Amino acid sequence: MSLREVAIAPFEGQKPGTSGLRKKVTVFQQPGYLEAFVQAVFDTAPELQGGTLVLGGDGRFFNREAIATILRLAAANGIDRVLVGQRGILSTPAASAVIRRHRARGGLVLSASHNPGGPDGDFGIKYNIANGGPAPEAVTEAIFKRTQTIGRYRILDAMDVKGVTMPSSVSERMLDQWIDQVGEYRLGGMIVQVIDPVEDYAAVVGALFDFDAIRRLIARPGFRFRFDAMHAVTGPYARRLLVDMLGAPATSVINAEPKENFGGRHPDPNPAHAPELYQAVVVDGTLDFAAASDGDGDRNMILGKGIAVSPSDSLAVLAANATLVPGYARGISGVARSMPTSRASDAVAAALKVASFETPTGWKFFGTLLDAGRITLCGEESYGTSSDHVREKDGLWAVLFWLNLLAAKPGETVLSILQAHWRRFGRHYYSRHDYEAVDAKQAAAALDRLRAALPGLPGEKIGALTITAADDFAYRDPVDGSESRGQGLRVICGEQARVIARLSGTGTEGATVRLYFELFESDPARQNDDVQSRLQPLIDFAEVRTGLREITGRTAPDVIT
Ligand code: G16
Repeated sequence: MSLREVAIAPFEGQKPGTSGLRKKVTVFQQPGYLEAFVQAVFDTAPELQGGTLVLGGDGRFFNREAIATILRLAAANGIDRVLVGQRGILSTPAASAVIRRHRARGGLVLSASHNPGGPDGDFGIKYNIANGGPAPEAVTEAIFKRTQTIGRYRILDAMDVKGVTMPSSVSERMLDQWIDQVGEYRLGGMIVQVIDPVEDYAAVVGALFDFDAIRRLIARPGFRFRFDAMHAVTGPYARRLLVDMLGAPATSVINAEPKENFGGRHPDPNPAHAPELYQAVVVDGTLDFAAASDGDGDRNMILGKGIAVSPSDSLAVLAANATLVPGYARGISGVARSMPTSRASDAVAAALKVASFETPTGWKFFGTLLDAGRITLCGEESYGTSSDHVREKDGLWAVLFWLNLLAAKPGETVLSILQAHWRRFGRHYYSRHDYEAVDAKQAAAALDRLRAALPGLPGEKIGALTITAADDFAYRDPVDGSESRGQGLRVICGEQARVIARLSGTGTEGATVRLYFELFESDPARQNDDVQSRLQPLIDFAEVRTGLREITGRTAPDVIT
């Protein structure tokens, strides 16, 4: 077994996006590609030397291979100990919990989140720092810079585990033998500790909720619920928490076996990608409560009879009712949302007299606020919600929170909770329209057209609404003062409405244009209308002002959520 330095030329485009580096599997399979990026992380984060690193992923295709390679890189870069999830599995929130509980100096999470998996699908890798959260922009920028000049990586040439030395070519077999079993192994001078991927996470969320009350709710005759793990990472977590700890029937957790290609589906929990669940609950009303989570377990979709809960509303409802949950019984310090997320949570924060924050898209922007104790809850329109218990968004946590609310409000349903919320705070009608795999130049041209119009927009009308402000969102972090510009185009009609346009930072094919629409309605008699119809004037405005259809030739969005 020897340590090797391998000379390489930098790869282009190893720039982390909204959430880590995401590319096609075939890009990651290029010789040296993964190695170059991980070496850049190690070069940028010297604190990892002599410390503990957490490693795991969502189980998608290439996960195991990547873990074998990263272990050999870690051993050659002076890392003391790596905590690896058994079978290479760690959901994103679980990785965050493990980093925090074991005081690791950082973690590498292998996932492309909700993007499809398999040999033709996507792969991804993100670096999380010692607080358990995604590396902030300054760190991802430094990693990117390093990838542009990197000339070598360091790797352990052979595997030596349990005293048996194996050539690197059989690394896949070595994983089958060891990563599948909990235990401690030695790799060069480094300890590989294979851990139960669920234990730390279950301990952290288990301490927050009223499990007895949820158990009684689940056992209540007539209460029917289902959790769809979408053949992604959440299956083992949902089984442990919902079935083993809360007594739900095993059949209530569906698609619970993680698969390398997520069963050929798009593991994105929204009505567009989970149509059967949506039909069964929202339309047919055959279940009282249903939820789903994404590839790496950080997103959540909440459904009730007759209602798909908008993620923006979900954050607002959780904030308004937080004190019903033991972990938040003493109240919350503040709420943050990403800029395109509806302002429903702002209304709650104002009523509770706690702080509210508007950050750029990307969970990494919540980290400083959580660390400083300025917020307790945060969330995004992209089906993400969480709290200060970890530093990532957390799908199952949101599901448990909703179950706890239902348990604490006997006789209420998801729909009645929402309707009561709207009556009290007003309703923010909300929708997002995605145009996917658009030619990158055309997408930029559409955004440029709206950007150029921004200065002239204030005073203009959108139907009965008047535009009061229009800008390209810039953010100054109130804790560390760091600045981020160009975070999305905003057209604001006072408190009444907003239209937002931005390019996704998580796609791997061409560009994805996202248009977001929000309309406030305070009149309870008008809070149960069809969402798209109410937003139509805003939708028409965005399509005309970006020239999106004309420029791209598209006639409709690919996904509406
Ligand atoms: C990631 C980020 C989120 C972001 C979402 C969509 O989620 O963590 O903060 O809202 O992508 O980003 P974009 O609009 O740039 O595509 P995930 O679940 O994909 O890791």
